[in-house]
Amino acid sequence: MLNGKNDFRSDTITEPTEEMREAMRAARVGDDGREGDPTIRELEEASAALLGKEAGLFVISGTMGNLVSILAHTRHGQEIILEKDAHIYWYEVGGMAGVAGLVVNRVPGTDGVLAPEDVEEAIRADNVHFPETGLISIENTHNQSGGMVWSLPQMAAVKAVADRHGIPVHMDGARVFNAAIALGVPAREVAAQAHSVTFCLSKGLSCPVGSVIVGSKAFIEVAKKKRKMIGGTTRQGGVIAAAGLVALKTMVDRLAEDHANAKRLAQKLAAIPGVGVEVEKVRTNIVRIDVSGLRTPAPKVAAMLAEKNVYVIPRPNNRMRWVTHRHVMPMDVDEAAAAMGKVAEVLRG
Ligand code: TLP
Repeated sequence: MLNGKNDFRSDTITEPTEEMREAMRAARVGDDGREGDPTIRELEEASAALLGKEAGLFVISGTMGNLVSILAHTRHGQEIILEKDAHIYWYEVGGMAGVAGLVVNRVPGTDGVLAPEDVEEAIRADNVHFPETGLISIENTHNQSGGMVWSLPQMAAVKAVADRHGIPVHMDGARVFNAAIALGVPAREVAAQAHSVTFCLSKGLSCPVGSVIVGSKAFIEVAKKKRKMIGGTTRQGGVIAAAGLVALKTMVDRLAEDHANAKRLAQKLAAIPGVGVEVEKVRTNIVRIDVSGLRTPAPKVAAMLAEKNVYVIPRPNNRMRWVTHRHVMPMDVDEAAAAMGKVAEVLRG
């Protein structure tokens, strides 16, 4: 049975802390579609300050934050450049095309990181036949590559190209605090490499709901209208935002523990014959393993693990994704790795 400790499917499964529940109960609220909600405003201001931007906007999810940002930066018929395995491409129901009306240009990166020269080449020239490039989107940390982190110079190089062409950069920073911790820099230094950032409160930060977009005042004004357009304005949403304020105070620094547990997990899994793990690439809270050595489809391996009470997500190409989070302790990592060892032993025969 799932109990948090054995649930390595995602950091989205984390539950609100007692302090969050208490803050939610006590939250001061107002109508955020009218004069405003004081707790939402506080969260938006705290988020903007933490990420070194002028303003913030509370949204219900990471998907909504990315879509609202895309709508605010672009016009119908423009083109968006993003890395070929971007979450926005794979897992957000094609909103950038279906809702925002964009042409999508997926550029292959290395471990999710785009090379500036590839971005430069992808930017459309001024030619009557071409759509205009309206936005470049980057993802830090990069989910599909196993929580890979863009370094500051890597981001700066892409932003320099974008700035030269007058094109905005959006960062899907669902796990931007994981990136900052891995890089050992304040989150504002990561956020400085993009014109807008969406980050999630409901992943490693353990909130039940919510993400925040940050950017310039002018951008957030536009984003606010787009949020309304897609039905994302809340009323007494302060009951949710209150948990976000607690998260920003209590949950950011502890992400380092998730990173240490992911490293521990990666080391233990790497020791299992038939299991491939690039341990040195594990820098945040996601561990991607390759089970092709077990000659069994990943969904079957995941099902065998579930029988041993360990839950992970199978991915294409014989990969499996393990995510560490607040409910997973070092002991749980050891137990899960031992379960994987037993499954591998059975499959090796
Ligand atoms: N990611 C989820 C699932 O893929 C839905 C997960 O378990 O990792 N950007 C990135 C990089 C994300 O990883 C996610 C969620 C989102 C955006 C979307 O956030 P939500 O789920 O709040 O819409």
